[in-house]
Parts: sequence; structure tokens; C-alpha cells
Amino acid sequence: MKQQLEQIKTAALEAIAAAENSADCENVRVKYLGKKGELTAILKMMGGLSPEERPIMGQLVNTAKAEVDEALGAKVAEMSAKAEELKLKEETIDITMPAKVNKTGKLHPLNTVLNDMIDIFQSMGFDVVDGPEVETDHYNFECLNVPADHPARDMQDTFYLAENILLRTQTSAAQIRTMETRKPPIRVICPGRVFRADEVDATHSPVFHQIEGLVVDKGVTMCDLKGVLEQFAHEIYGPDTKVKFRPSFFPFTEPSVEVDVSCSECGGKGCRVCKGAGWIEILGAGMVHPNVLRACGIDPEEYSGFAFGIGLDRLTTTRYKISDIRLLFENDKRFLDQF
Ligand code: 2NM
Repeated sequence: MKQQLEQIKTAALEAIAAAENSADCENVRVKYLGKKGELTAILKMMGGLSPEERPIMGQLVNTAKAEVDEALGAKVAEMSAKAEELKLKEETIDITMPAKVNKTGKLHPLNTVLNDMIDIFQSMGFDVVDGPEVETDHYNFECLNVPADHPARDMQDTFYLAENILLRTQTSAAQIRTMETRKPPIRVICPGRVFRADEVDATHSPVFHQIEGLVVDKGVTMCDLKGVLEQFAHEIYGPDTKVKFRPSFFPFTEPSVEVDVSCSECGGKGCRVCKGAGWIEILGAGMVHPNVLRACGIDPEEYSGFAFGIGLDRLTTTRYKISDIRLLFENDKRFLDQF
């Protein structure tokens, strides 16, 4: 029996030495130390021994069990230490690796110019209002005194989505909605995207941006229009900038004007930027047509107003000397990174 015990112990210790993972260790434990294990079995066999032999044998079995148990514990500890070491190795951080650079975003040049414009007009008491890009024929044309046979209403010039539903060709529709919902005095600007069925080239895009302004109150005159636009031109182009009104025509204003500013590049002498004219056309404006006021429920006998429309894209390309409007919409990072 002693010999048998020695054999079992040796086999157990060998199995422990050969164990490669925790499952192997567990198998060894069950096989030798478990309830039905070999060392446990030997204890049970001791019933056949004499009373003198029994305690001696009992002692031997217990010592063997303790030895195996200890060897197993040591093996398990060794394996978990190894696993820990491996894990640490795998998770080592290479502090010599180049750092990840956080790329910070910045404003698109159109938004930089727009924010400047908003600052200027807000400082003169204008609110910024918004409106839908998909509009009805009613708000985009009817209320603006644009007659049914006007060429702007043609399919060739306007993107129609359905009968009487279109992509707004100007942000005036938002101003009409403002006049319907607010009572004078009204002072608003409406910046936003507008759409026209234009061929794309260096100066035209079917999607572009406008900032339209509107003031309605008692006793508003063309002098107020000129004062506001002069202030705007001085802030954008410098305090020596001159502003010139030329007669023009828009269905929604009467009288209507095109507004030129003296060329900020040459001061009015004539250069490449102003094509020798000394003046640069920057916007259209006028006194709101009585029919437009009436369409919005405002009595033209009591109130008057002025309105203007500025092309944001042109303002941006001239400010940054961008040669092609398409660059503003392609969003090539190499282009945008320059601003
Ligand atoms: C322009 C030129 C002239 C304009 C008119 C209106 C409204 F809604 F009051 F009738 N908003 N904007 C207007 C006037 C726009 O763009 C070149």
C-alpha cells in the first residue's frame, strides 16, 4: 500500500509538472485529490489495515495529499504569474510613438464672412430670421409682386419640386413670412441658401447664398436705406468707402437700385479688381413695393420699408481673392485649410 501511495504521488507530481494550463491543473486536482480521486480512494482502503498500521498509513496519505496540493498550488500561482507577465508585455505603451494630432475644425470662409455681416447688422438692431428652403410659389413669387409671366418663374430658371412647390430663389420668402407674423417696426436679415437653375461656371452656381435685409416702420425712407448700407460698406470695406445708387428694377421694390461701392483695392482709380471702373456692384435694394406690403397685411399708407439683397458668395470671393466660386462648394480640405 505504501508503494502504491508512492506511485500515485509520483504520478500526480509528474502530471502537475506537465500541466500546461489551468484546465490541466484542475484535471490533476480532480484525478488525485477529488472526492473520487486516487489519493482519497487510498484513504478509504485503509479499513483493511491493522489498528497499529492505520494511523501511520493515514499520516503518510495525508502528507502525500498535502505535498500534491502544495505542488498544485505552486503550479497555479506560477501560471498566473506568467499570464500576468505576458499581459503586461502585450499592453506595453510605446511612448516613443508619434502622438495622435487632434485636428481642430474651423469656419468655412462663407461662415466667417456671414458672421461678420450678422455682427454688423445686429449692431444696427436687426434680428436674424430663418425660413424654409423648400417654398411655395405663393411665398417665393406671388407675395413678392412677381407676375405669373415673369421670366424668373420659368422652369428654366427655377427648380420646381412639384406644381407650386420650389426651391427658393431668394430668401425674401422668409421676410414675407416675417411680415405676416410680426408687427412693425420690423428689422430683420435673412441669410441662407438659395437655388437657381444656372449653368455652373467660375461665377455661377445653382446653389448660392444671400443675405436679405428688411426694415418696415412708419416713415422709413430711402435715406434710411442709404444710411444702413453706407454703415455696412464702411464696416466691411473700410471707413473711406463711398456708396453709389444706380436706378434699377425689381418687381418687389419701387424705386429699385443697384448699389456700388468704391473699389477697396484701388480706392476708385480703376484697377484689375474693379475692371477699371473704380466701383464694384455689391447688392440690389429698394423701397418695398406697396403690393408686397399689402400681400403681408401691412397698410402701405401707414407704413413703408426698404429691403436689400447681398450675395454672400461674391462678397467672400472678393474678400479672399478666390478666383472661382466652385471652390466654395467643393470643400477640398487643401483649399479650406488656407483660411
Ligand atoms: C434684392 C433686391 C431688392 C428684397 C425685397 C424683399 C421683400 F421681402 F421685402 F420684398 N426682400 N428682399 C430685395 C429687394 C432683394 O435682392 C437683390
